[in-house]
Amino acid sequence: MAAVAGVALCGALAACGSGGSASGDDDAITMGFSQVGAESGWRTANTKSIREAAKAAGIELKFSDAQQKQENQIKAIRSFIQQRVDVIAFSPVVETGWDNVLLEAKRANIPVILTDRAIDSDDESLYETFLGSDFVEEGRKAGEWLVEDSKGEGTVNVVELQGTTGSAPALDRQEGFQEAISGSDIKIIASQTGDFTRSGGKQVMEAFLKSHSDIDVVYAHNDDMGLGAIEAIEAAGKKPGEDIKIITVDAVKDGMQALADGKINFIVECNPLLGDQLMDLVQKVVAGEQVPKRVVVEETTFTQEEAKKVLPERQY
Ligand code: GYE
Repeated sequence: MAAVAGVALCGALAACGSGGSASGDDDAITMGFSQVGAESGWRTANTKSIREAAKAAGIELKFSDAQQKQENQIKAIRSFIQQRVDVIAFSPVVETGWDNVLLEAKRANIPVILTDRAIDSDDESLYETFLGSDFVEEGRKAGEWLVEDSKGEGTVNVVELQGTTGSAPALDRQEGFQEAISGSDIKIIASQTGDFTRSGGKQVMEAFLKSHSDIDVVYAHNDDMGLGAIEAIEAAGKKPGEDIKIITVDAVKDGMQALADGKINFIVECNPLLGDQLMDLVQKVVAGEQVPKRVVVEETTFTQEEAKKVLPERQY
């Protein structure tokens, strides 16, 4: 009940920013952050960026790792509400099922910022802003590269290693890719989730290799699953990058190394270094300033030659 009384006291958002803070230092902003998990190289880089940026901005960070489970994220958000943090940021593991808990945050006057992944809700008032990549565009870039690369080759059989079922990047990267290859001779012959992990990618690829003898291309929704697929392809006595081409998304160091080594053929970048931009939005939102509803992260793509050039300077 103490939490409810505290919320009633702090009233308007701007006043909550400092007066309602659960932090030891009364002026510091306290942010509750619910991270998806530690499933990939991308996620590791993203977590590091958020921790470092919070520290640099003097924001007190309450960090919670959901281990890829929505129920854990919901629990973490409820706990942040009880602790009366100034702002809640989170990267929703899946798109749907957030309305109730976000309504609770809204009623407690705690602003919510989405980062990395989006939610699917009709009620846009449940969050202040969404900072993250355009995943449909990423899928499109992957598909467009393949259309170009396979011109004149006849039918091209693709197996797809999907990200976490129901997550924004899995749904959108599939959509963008399909859009780009529609009308071409490229066919998706099998598609299954590898949950964005290396072991998941390896397992699914092993099964695909057993059930399909005619795989030309792997489209993996992230580097980690692509790296797992490389292991499975090599174990089956085939050459990744040559016998079977591989396209991935992310461009983390291990992925870029495999691209430079010729085992991956093309990577679409997805930038995990969102920390500084996130802290900037946090400060503005807590101060009651207007922020854009959507902040898109700028990204590029890499061929094997380009990977060789940028690899020495790659931070993550
Ligand atoms: O591509 C993948 C991670 O949500 C953009 O999640 C992120 C994705 C990223 O597990 O590697």
